[in-house]
Formats: sequence, C-alpha cells, structure tokens
Amino acid sequence: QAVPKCHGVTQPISLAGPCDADVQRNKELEKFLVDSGLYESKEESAKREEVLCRIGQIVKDWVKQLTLIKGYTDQMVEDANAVIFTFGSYRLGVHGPGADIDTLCVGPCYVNREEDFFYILHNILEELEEVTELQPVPDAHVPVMKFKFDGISIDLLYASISHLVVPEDLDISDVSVLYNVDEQTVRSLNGCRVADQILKLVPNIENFRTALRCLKFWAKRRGVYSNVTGFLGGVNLALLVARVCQLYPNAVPSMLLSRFFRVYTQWRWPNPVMLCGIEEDDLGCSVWDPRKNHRDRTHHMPIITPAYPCMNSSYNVSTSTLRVMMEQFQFGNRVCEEIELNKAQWSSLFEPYLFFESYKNYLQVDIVAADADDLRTWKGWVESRLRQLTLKIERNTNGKLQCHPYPHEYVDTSKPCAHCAFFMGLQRKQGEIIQEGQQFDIRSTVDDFKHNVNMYMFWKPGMEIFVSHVHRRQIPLFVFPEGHRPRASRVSALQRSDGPNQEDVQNCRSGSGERYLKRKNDLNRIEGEHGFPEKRRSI
Ligand code: 3AT
Ligand code: MN
Ligand code: MN
Repeated sequence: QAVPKCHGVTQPISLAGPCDADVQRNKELEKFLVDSGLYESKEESAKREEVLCRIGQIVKDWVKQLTLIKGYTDQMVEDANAVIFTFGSYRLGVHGPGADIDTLCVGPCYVNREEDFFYILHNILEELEEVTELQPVPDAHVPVMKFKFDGISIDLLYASISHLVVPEDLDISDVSVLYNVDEQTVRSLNGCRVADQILKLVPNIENFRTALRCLKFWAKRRGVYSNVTGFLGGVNLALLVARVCQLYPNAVPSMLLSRFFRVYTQWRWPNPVMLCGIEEDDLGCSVWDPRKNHRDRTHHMPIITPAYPCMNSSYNVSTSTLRVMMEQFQFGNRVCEEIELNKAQWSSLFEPYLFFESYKNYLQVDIVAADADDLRTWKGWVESRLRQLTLKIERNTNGKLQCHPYPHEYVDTSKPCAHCAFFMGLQRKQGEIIQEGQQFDIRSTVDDFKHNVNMYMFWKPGMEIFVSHVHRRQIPLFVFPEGHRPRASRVSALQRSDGPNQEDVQNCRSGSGERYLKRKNDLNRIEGEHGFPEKRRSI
C-alpha cells in the first residue's frame, strides 16, 4: 500500500514547517531526551539484534523438528519454516534502555499454540542457559511466553496461520493472513499489523518517533501512562501522536508536541481518533462501529487501530481517567505555550506529577501475599480490577465523589510478607454545593469490590487485600523515594492551576470533607496484624 497523499481521514491543519525558533527549540528538545537517558547504548542495541537473530533461529529449528516428528514428507521438512516479527515500542523505534522486545512468531497451520508452543517450545527455551525467568501465560487475552534472553526481556506471541509453509517474506499486513485462523491468532497478529500500519500512515517516521518518545516520557512523568488503569498505553499514545503527525505533516518534533496538546485539549470526545477509514467487515471479525454495536457507543475516548479488524485501543478509559488525562493535556498545553514564549524550559513539561500533594484524601489499596511470586500474580489481578472500583465509587455517589486512580504500585520492603499498595486520590466534584454534614459512605462499594476481587480463580492462602481511607498526612513513608514526607507544598504554579488540585487544597484548609468515610471496626484487627505504621480509617 502506498502512502496516501492526504494523510489520514481529513486534510492537514497546517503544512507549515519549522521557523528558526522551532529549529532551535527542537534541538533543545532532542538534547533533553538524550540527557534524560531515553536512548539505549549502541551495545544494547547490537545485543537486541543478536538476541532476535537467535530467537529467529530457535523457532525455525523448532518448526523443522516438529514437522519431522509429526511425520510430514522430506520435502515438507525441508521447507518447514517460522518467521518472527516485532511490534510494540521496539518495532516503532521508540523503546528505551531495558525495554522488552515484543515478538510474534508465525508458524504453519499444523504447529499449534497449546502443545507445540506452550509445551515443546517452552521446554526448548527452558533448557537454554541464556533463557531466564521463563513464564508462560497461555490463558491471557493474548497468550504470551515471557522470558529474558541474555538479559533482554522478551514477550513472545505465537500465530499459527493457514499456510502449510510460512514464506520467509510473509506480508502480515495483508488481510489474507487472517483467513481461517482462531481469535487468539487474530489478536496475536494484531499488534504487528497495527505497528506496520502506523509506520505507513505517518508522513515522516523520524519525527513521529521523536515526538512519541517525548510523549511516552511525558505520560509516565504525569501519571497517565497505563493501559490497565484506563490511561494511555504505548499503542494509544502512538496512535494519538500519529494523528497529529498527519495533521501537521511538515512539523518537527517540538512543534508536534505543542500541536499534540493543542489538538487534544480541544478534541470533542467521544469523537474517535482514526488514522484511516474503517475497513469493511469482510472476514466477519467484529470491528469497532458505534452505529452497529451498542457497547462501542459507551466508549469515552475512542482511539481506533488502523488495521483490520479495527478496534478501540482505549476501551478501558472511564470518565474519571478521561478527566485526569484532560487535566494533564491542559497542563501540557499551558507549558508548551510558555515554552513558545521562551518563558519555560522543556524540563517543565516533564516535571513529575506530585500525586501525593495533589489531594487531601486518598484510598489506599494494600495487597499482601505469602511471597514475591504470589504477590506478582495477585497484584496483577487486583490491578486489573481497580478500574471497577473507581467506576463503582463514582456511580454510587452520583459522580459527586471523584476518583483519581494512580497507575503506580508502591512496594513496601519493610514487611516480612510481600506487600505493595495502590492509591487513588479522592475529591468532591467541583462546583457541587456541600450540604451541611454531607458525607460519602463508600463502605458497601468497597466491600463489593473486595468481594469481587476475592473471587480470584487462582487465590492462595496469604493473598489478602485491604482498602482504607487515608488522609494526605497518613500516606505511608514507603511511597516517598527519599523515605520522608515532603514538608512544604511543592506543587508549582503551573500544576496548581489544574483546577481540582486547588479546590482540594482549599478543602484541606477549611477542614471540610474531613469525614468522608466512617470507620469500620473489623478491619482494625487486620491492620494490627500486619503492623501498618500509621493509624488509618479503614473502610
Ligand atoms: P514498552 O517500551 O515495552 O514499555 P510498549 O508499547 O512496547 O512499551 P508493551 O510491551 O506493554 O508496551 O506492549 C506492546 C504491545 O502489546 C502493545 C499492544 O499491542 C500489546 N499489548 C500489551 N498489553 C496489552 C493488553 N493488556 N491488551 C492488549 N494488547 C496489549
Ligand atoms: Mn514492549
Ligand atoms: Mn511487552
């Protein structure tokens, strides 16, 4: 497919290239990225290529061996082949040091996922001394084998396509790879197909990469980088940036950054962001279409993937997380405007969001397990359910109590049991008239949530969850990198003009909202058991 003349579904907004000041700002931005350690070394990059080459050879040998064992003809054994493709940040060319390599292995129809991939290939990998931390996840939405190869993290997916022989130059962008394959294979192929498509649909790949690298860094610093919590993941951000690249085809990365914030502070969600038209449903896969599917109409921030079958990559976004992202886009927009007036530096844009100084009240979700391994799976499960908690709280308080889930886990190393915690900021909805003595009682909502979480299929003794309401002063010390609570408010002028924070600070001074939640006694025992350092209100 050729690059379309008009980039995307509309005409560009502006064809302007950089002026002298833009060139200068862009230089400063690129220096800032290098100084921030976002690029890997030459050695690491060479190592990655070597590792990919090794894995490519391993899967070829594996398929050949299987073809022989399964009793195919000599010619078939001779022709037997598997190929690997990359996707994710490595494929897009925006990975940082230490990032994983998301890799897809495509094999012939007679090599299946259940036994051949998750059993035979697993055993082959297990025997290799370069392979460590091998962890098969066969029952995931997208089944994956995770491991480290020579210290490089790999996420390996498998797609068994309908060909008897996989050609070395297989084009996985072609829709024909989707003929007669199962849903898991469609999903496994999807990551690569989307990445390929993105790179085809942007007018200038290098500018796209630099801008995306910046925005990933920005989203991490501002606490809005996380798919599972309902914020932005790598793919979502790539699509948002790619669309801006299409709208400003001649802009350099520094311009793309400021246009990004301009475009998305003004975007009228839930209008979808799309890089190309939605391809018609010719294979019967379900495609994102709010006219046809009722569920697609409930999506708050549709960011549509550009490869058939088109999907909304951000179906996890809720009104709460969208509100938080919009605030952050506004922050970005303000800083970029200041930078254009030479009143601020690039570093201001990437200032860490001071989550624990932004609210007066928080929910603390403590997750405990017998050991680190149990904690990893238990925590993953709880994390995937947190979205439900924010939804339920906002729904059950008619939106009057707003939640800000923070996509970061804090590990407490001071306890003998394995323990980590997630936090959510709580605030009254802005502009709500506070009635005398009004309190929010979310105990039954939290009980409901805990009940759901405890239905975990792989629950083991020692896996526990505690939810408590903590005041800013009671935030445990292990969340602070320096190990002590910040004294004075370090929330800068730019951050403070994020409306809700200011409101919350005022609440704090007036002392209202102190009694959000009432104590529930039967959790005190548990608090005592685990010796949480501070006395808190439990829910
Ligand atoms: P990193 O540089 O690795 O942090 P990335 O964009 O490569 O950034 P991941 O490795 O987590 O991020 O994911 C790579 C791709 O895998 C993105 C998406 O196509 C797919 N993917 C990851 N997590 C999920 C998920 N929960 N659901 C569906 N697809 C996912
Ligand atoms: Mn990755
Ligand atoms: Mn990955």
